[in-house]
Amino acid sequence: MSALEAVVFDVDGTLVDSERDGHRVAFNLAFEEFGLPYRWGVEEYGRLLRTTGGQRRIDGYLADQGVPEDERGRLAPALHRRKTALMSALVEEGKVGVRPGVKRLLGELADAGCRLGVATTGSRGWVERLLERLLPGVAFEVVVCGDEVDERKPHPEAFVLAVERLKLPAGAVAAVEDSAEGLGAAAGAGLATAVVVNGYTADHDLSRAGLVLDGFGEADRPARVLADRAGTGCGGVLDVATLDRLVAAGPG
Ligand code: XBP
Ligand code: MG
Repeated sequence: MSALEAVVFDVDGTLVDSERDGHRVAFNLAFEEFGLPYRWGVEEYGRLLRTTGGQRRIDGYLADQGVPEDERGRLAPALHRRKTALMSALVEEGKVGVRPGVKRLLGELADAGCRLGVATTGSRGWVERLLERLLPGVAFEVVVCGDEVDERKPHPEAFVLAVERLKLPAGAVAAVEDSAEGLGAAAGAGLATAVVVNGYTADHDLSRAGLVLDGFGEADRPARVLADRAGTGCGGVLDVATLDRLVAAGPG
């Protein structure tokens, strides 16, 4: 009998390649519009990503630039509001793409009757637009966004909330993530977790993950299996059977 009843996906870096050519560009456009000299380079942004949540990321960066706290308190929310609108526009312009293999996996999960959810640190202002535009017809039953939790990843709150809303025990739910922060959040919520790394996260400490791949994989183009601590036997294609074995092996 199948142990897997639902899969909760991260968005940024997991379902979509959104950071380098989406969020990073939107942050820089917002800085420019506000007449600020800051521009985040491709490599530098990888370090900045370790602070989850765009507003927190801006605030931490401004603090490092010596911007006083009262000014940051005014500037960071205003910059982030504008960044959210700019990100939505970039999504509309097709600047953000779905990662290869994601549509295949979502289709297979739906066909298998597996329920789907999202737990992201990103803001609802662009998340819903992105899901509607890039993954139309995919029935995500729950979508937990960063602005409705008190604590951002790696705190487990977003995943705990997603599992609560699905009304399932954590042991019946798998998480798919791309980063150490996301893995920490999902594992902290008691979910068996597959990590599909990308260019920004390949060097993260993912030792708590049951399965680590460098892509979702296709039958004719399997991904590299970087770790299979759960013993799923995955051959490089993240599919329903693999996620079922991952959940059966237990959390981590
Ligand atoms: C994603 C984030 C987000 C995005 C920007 O983390 O940390 O902050 O970078 O989106 P995860 P917002 O993939 O672990 O959820 O500006 O809307 O926060
Ligand atoms: Mg992510």
